[in-house]
Amino acid sequence: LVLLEQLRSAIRDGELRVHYQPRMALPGGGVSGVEALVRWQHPTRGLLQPDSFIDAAEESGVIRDLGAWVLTEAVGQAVRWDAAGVAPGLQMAVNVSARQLADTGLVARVAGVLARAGLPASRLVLEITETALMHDPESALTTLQALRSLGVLLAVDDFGTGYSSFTYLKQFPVDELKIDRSFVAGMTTDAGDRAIVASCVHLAHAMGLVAVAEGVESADERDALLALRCDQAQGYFFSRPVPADEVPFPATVPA
Ligand code: G
Ligand code: G
Ligand code: MN
Ligand code: NA
Repeated sequence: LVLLEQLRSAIRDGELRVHYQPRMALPGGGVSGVEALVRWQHPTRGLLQPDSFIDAAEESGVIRDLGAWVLTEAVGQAVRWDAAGVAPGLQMAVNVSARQLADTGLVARVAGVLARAGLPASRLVLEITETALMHDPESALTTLQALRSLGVLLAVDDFGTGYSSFTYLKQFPVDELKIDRSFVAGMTTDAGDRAIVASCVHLAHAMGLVAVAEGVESADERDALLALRCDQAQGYFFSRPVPADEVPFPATVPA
């Protein structure tokens, strides 16, 4: 409860930060986008990772203001990077929780943030976990369609760990599957994990979606993903999530 009160004032007082983790094009290796990940620069406890406050924010509803702040900050950063010319066409990916997805104001807020910043909707990717989508799939479908009408891209996050049925996957107007890092972590040593990753890539492509691998930590994993024709990859091998001015543009990452 103390934490929640502090979080409310942290949003007001500017204690939140956004770190960015690049996602790389495979092959080619350029930064095709970044994922925005929130942190809290706590006055006494240091830099807090979202695991320590996102659940509380979600349960209390504070996620609404937190999410609005992150969206505004991330979209603003994309515009600043455009102005600096560092990565033309860069995709900005922002996480949306179950509660945010259920918020009737979400679509208008996304539209408003994009319009005020002057960022084309097609430069924004909203990442929604399978679990959040399946919480109330009928209303999720309506919201996804409205977001899609704005021109925003949609990604299914942590794909493979939730309970989405193919019936819904087929209906949801999504653009990307982000293959969960638990499968990527095992793919060079475990035949089952490798088969799962391969299936996810094939499924994505058969449905006309972009396949993104999360949690890539080694050159071997990167090479295995290349062999499977996975489109994009993200993970510590390329870069940890870092402050905006430390994102490795354009090609200072391992080749
Ligand atoms: O770097 P990592 O510890 O950053 O993030 C942990 C979890 O917190 C991830 O599941 C991620 O999706 C979630 N998360 C990070 N930033 C945000 C955010 O801005 N909004 C929401 N809803 N979730 C976030
Ligand atoms: O939104 P999502 O749940 O996918 O959040 C991404 C999470 O994964 C963040 O906590 C981020 O810090 C973490 N992450 C990103 N790359 C790696 C990686 O290569 N290995 C591991 N273990 N975690 C990662
Ligand atoms: Mn994500
Ligand atoms: Na994920």
